[in-house]
Amino acid sequence: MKQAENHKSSYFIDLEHHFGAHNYHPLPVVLEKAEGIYMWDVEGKKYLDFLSAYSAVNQGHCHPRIVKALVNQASKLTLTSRAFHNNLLGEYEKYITQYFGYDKVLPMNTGVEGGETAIKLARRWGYAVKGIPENEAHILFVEGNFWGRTMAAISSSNDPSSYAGFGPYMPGFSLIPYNNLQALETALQANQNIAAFMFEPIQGEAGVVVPEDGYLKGVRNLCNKYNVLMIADEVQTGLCRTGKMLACDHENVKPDLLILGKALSGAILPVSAVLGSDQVMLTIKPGEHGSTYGGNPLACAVAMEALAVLKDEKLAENATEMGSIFRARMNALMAKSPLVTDVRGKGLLNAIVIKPFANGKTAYDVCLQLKENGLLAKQTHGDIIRFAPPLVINEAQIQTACDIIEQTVLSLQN
Ligand code: IF1
Repeated sequence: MKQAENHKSSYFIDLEHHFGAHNYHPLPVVLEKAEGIYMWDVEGKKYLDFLSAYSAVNQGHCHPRIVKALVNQASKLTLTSRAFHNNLLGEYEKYITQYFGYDKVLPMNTGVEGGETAIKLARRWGYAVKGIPENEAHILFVEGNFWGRTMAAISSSNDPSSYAGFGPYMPGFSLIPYNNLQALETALQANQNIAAFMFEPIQGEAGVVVPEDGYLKGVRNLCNKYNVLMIADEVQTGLCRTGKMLACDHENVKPDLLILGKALSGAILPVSAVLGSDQVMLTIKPGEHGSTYGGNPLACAVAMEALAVLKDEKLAENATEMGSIFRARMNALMAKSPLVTDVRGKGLLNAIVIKPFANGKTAYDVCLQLKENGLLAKQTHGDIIRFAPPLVINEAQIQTACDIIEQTVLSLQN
């Protein structure tokens, strides 16, 4: 019987290998069920989810209220396209713009489409409002950024694993160091045709890089001073992940364009959004941008419930409390283990940096062993392990997770 069960995982992994593109290298685990902070593989083994699909599962897996909203709407009306109106889109647009305090929203599907939309809005605003000469609009990004896999996204990347081998690249983009206000001001002074500065308030893929206090406020002030749109990519940091509704809220800063995705649907289906003022949002005229599924009624129903759950269940407050406990435990581990060289993060977006073990083992090996010990996490950039559980996690569960992480790291270093 055991042999037959083992076959189930390898069977699915083999299917993916044979029939799917090899554009990922997943951990060798095959999941088939999830609820709250837990996932189960096809052999019935239970795991603590400490990746949350890269911060898409903030409300917990298969949240009953959000699933109910999906099921109720799915049997009524799922897609009209924007060729016609429907009875959900306007309600959703009113709800989300009042929820975040913006005039208008442009609904899309994936996070990267949100980024693409924000760039198009910024360029259009640059020409129509700022008066930048046609085709001269420039957008500033930061080193270490990650906002998706499209040609524009990789054209603004300095990570060869994102851009190498996909040239030629989109013009009109340049990068400056992250967390460096002097570099930003120098760049803004040097080019009158800059339409926007797009960045993550905490860099996710770069390895949970938290800028110094005052950086967000400084960016806001410089964007005001040089008449440049501040675009905050909160696809990963938004929606309570860092202990506030938005990471920008830590410094009470309001970006000109706010990009949301991932947990906007409570991990039920792809939903993204760009929010902004009338002055920016109305520079795109009918028929100049959109998407078949953008703002579909199913997404609207799901997103409204997903947003309501964040507030009703006080997930930002919980992320703050649980995150403090987590970082305290990881700092205690760092004091005990020479292999843990840094602990960083905010709320429940955290990471530890693991020095390569004397025995040659790396952060990937730690993730493999964590999996064996019942916790799923993924390394990034070789030596960094990101820990991002669903925000519904409670104190007993976070302590259990820390016990597993501590025991795994200490056992591997011996
Ligand atoms: C993959 C990384 C994370 C994002 C931010 C926009 C997007 C993302 C800050 C685009 C997406 C995902 C993409 C996914 C894995 C994951 C990821 F490892 F790739 F870099 F989170 F850090 N802005 N991040 O983090 O959103 O189009 O994917 O909906 O490509 O493997 P998307």
